[in-house]
Amino acid sequence: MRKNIVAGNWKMNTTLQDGQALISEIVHMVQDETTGPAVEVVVCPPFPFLPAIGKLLPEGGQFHLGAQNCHQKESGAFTGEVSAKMLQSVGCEYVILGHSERRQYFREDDELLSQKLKAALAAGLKPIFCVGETLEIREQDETFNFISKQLQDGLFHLSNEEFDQVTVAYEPIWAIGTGKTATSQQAQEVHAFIREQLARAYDAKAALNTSILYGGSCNAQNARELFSQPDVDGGLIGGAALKSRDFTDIIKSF
Ligand code: 3PY
Repeated sequence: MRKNIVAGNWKMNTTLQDGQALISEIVHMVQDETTGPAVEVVVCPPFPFLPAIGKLLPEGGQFHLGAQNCHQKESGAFTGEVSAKMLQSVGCEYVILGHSERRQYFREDDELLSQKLKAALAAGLKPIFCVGETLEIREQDETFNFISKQLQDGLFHLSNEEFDQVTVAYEPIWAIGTGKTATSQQAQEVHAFIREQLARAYDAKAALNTSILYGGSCNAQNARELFSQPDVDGGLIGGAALKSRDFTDIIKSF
């Protein structure tokens, strides 16, 4: 079912102690201050902090634990890697897959990501699958073709039942960590295009029920305008997820 979602991607930041202090503040602020429409909040700290941060999330409420990546295999001799089943066993419900930093620095392509999606779903995790174009691609007017291929190669091998568990995140690479944000019109245009592609690959109902998040320098100042767009169902938040005031304000932006 389509939901408003704000997911905080902590990336490789904080210590355990700083992360615990951060999440405690966020939980208190959100519980004290939010009165608006229901929002699911997904907190994605680094792997080693997952159980400890998970313990600080109120049970059965709007907060959910997520990871930033997983390996495509269930177990085995893959030194340094973390499987989806491991994540599920420490209380994760979500996993971000295909973030542009994974695609760029770790050479993850859609073939690999399609395997990771399968592994995550098999372990009962809900994937947040990221797509998005570089500045070069946007300037060549190739954004739609590029995103359509990412969806085709990465996502559309899933069955209808599997796809029901997926959230899509549109993250224009030129807006990640650069302070540049897509305008709300640019975001809406791509989100509407993604929803159209989902309807073609699955059906109109599945497309309407899918949450599509915007990511890329989304912050407390621009979230309200972005979230007011008809096809923007929330955000995947980078830097602003590390500041309790800003992250809470983003959650309050619906
Ligand atoms: C950003 O906004 O920097 C992100 O990468 C969110 O995942």
